[in-house]
Amino acid sequence: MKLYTYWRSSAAYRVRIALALKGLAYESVPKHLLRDGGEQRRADYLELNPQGLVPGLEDDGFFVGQSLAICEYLEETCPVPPLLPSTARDRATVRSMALAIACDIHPLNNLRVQQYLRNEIGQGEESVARWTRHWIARGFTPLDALVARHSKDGRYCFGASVTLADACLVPQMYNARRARVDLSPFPRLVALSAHLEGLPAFAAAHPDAQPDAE
Ligand SMILES: N[C@@H](CCC(=O)N[C@@H](CS)C(=O)NCC(=O)O)C(=O)O
Repeated sequence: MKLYTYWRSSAAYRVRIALALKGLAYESVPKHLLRDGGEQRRADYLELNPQGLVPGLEDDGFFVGQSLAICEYLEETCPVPPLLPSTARDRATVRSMALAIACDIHPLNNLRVQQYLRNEIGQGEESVARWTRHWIARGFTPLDALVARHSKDGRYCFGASVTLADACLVPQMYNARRARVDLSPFPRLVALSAHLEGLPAFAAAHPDAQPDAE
């Protein structure tokens, strides 16, 4: 398998966590998101992924984009260890937490959104930073409430083992720290993330551990 990735991409980070948890070997194909206008926007990559985003996964001639679609593909093709719980209701809950991050927090702060704010709407660095911090904090407030409701002992977002929700939370916490979000209102998320980051699969997936890390 090949993973089109960028060390700092939090969407790719989710997939790297899933691959590491499942013990799946893959070739890392870095796409530098900033160099020369962004390697993800070059014609050869757009041929594979018309969205021009990372991550993308190639498996024996099959290509799929979108981190959660990739994680679900890995879950179905390699079900052990599972990233989703065994009942429909629990799976729905875990997916709702993962989607709260992937659909309602992350897209607002993406590179192309920030570039649009800066270059097309004329916002300065401080405004863009405020925007980023605002949307992460707005998203973390309900997420924290969901973790309080569904985590068994404060070590995982849901129940007492790793799920897809954890694979989404840790990269989003990485982004939050990069954006200097005030995390003091979210001690539960901070503690949970610290625990997860210590697990070998999460450590292997960390941006600084990637071959293209700068
Ligand atoms: N919803 C997508 C988001 C993918 C995405 O936005 N990736 C970012 C990096 S985290 C990207 O490729 N950005 C490039 C750009 O904005 O041009 C997913 O979950 O895979």
